Amino acid sequence: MRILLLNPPAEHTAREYVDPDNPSDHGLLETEDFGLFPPLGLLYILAALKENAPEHEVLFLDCIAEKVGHQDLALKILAIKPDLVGITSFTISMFDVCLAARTIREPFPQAHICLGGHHPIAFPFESAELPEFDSIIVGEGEEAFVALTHAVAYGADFTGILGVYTKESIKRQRHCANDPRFLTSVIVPPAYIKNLDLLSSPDRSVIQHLKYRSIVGVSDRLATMISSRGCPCRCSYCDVPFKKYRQRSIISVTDEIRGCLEAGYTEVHFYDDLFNITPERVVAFCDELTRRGYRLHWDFRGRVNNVTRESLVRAKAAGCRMISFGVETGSDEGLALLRKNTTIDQARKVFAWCRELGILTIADFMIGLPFETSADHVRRNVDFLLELDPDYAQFSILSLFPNTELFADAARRGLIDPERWRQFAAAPRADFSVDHWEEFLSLPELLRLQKESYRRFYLRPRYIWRSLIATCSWHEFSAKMQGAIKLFR
Ligand code: B12
Ligand code: SF4
Repeated sequence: MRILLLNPPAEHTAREYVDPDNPSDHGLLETEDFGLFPPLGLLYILAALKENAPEHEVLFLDCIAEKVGHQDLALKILAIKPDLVGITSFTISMFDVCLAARTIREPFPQAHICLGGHHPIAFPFESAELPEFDSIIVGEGEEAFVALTHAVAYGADFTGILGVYTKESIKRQRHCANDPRFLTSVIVPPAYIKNLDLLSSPDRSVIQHLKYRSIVGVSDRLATMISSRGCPCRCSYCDVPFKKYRQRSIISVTDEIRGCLEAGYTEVHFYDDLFNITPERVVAFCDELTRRGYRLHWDFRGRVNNVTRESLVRAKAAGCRMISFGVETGSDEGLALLRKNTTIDQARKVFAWCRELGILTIADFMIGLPFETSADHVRRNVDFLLELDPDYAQFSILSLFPNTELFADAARRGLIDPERWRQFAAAPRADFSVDHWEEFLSLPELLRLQKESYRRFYLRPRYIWRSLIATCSWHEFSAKMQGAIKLFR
């Protein structure tokens, strides 16, 4: 069989922020401004197929990185002639995902098209109903997609495979969720990989020619990596806890790094939801990197409550260039309401240590939170971020995503209509936009505050001077300039 793993074009992505008074205004920075990143999930599935179903020919196409639009995709599909297609998805990219599936279906009505990725995880029932797909995979695809491949190749029944569903089979699988974060009372069992160490490393051979990049990276030779999946925390705005937390062994992670270094990558960005689950794990990882003598830049996303100065010292010595911390808001009361389980003092301490040790910091910050009752309240929280003085700050307007406590709260209080999401999930439209908490501040007001916050942070003369001095590569310089031009505009 010819199998195609597809990251579809992104021409009609639903917007996180759309100002109703000015629909062309999508906020200061959009997703594409942050860079271009490999679809890691598909690369994992590609590796699993090559290892466990080598009799099939597997092709990989990242339409976003290859700049393939829907029209070009139609031509490419004619040449590829796929028998089985696996398409990855985000909920906000579903219009494009369905369009791509129809583009494949038209010339190849017999092809089996399977939907995987984040959308069927968030909306299994609606996804299974979509007429574009023959099956969906809820959860992690490495084992389930290989099993589906064997079944499709031999014309066997695939509805018994854990995580694989059709519109009929999903109806037999309803289990009680019994969790207030879910507005529905039923969930379906997802496919999860129990032992992540048994997986082959993502197959990066197919993306060697592509220049993925991050606005905060130093080069265009960056690899993304994941050392754990899921997160044990329970932040009220986040749907990751929905996924089971599992770690890889330090040896397996450092072996993958060896492969990346051999392939010429110089920079690794860890995409774990929570990399520094304990300071001890960070230290063990750094010790192994140091023992092996690997030289690379790496960074991770973490929490301020799991950090010791010693773990930062070891991280710096082992090449850690930058850490992105979820600071979120500027008061302990706010952090408690977000169930963040961190304090602003912890943030102060950790940001000071990083500055002292020369580790760059990104502070992720949110505005438009349920307890921010006025513009001045938002500004006071942003004052805290200015006081922390990280190297980069990202100001997001709280987006309400399904399967989170805040989404359920907003729906129960009548602030949002959850049916909008269900309708979108059942029939994705290009003009859908995400909901925000607009009890006290409207989205246009929040967008103005977001721009004001970015300018307050990035246009400080001291900040501009410091970051120009610290810029160490052409890539970094041009990324900063692009950001600066947007801010000045
Ligand atoms: C890295 C990342 C990004 C990066 C890069 C995205 C990329 N190219 O992969 C950037 C910064 C661009 C990004 C942007 C956004 N992201 Co993001 N991101 C992530 C993050 C942290 C890691 C993704 C990852 O690589 N995971 C590791 C791989 C191995 O896992 P995986 O992708 O889940 O893949 C597995 C399964 O999903 C499945 N699978 C995946 N594809 C396929 C395909 C087939 C055929 C099959 C069978 C299975 C399958 O099998 C894979 C292997 O097990 C996740 C959080 C998370 N923990 O997943 C959020 C996450 C995916 N992002 C999310 C969101 C909402 C966004 C944004 C809207 C902005 C925002 N508010 O965060 C934008 C939108 C992007 C867009 N399309 O325009 C949500 C998605 C929710 C949803 N229902 O769609 C997540 C889950 C975070 C969250 N809980 O809110 N993101
Ligand atoms: S926000 Fe981060 S720490 Fe909190 S639950 Fe989500 S992934 Fe975990």
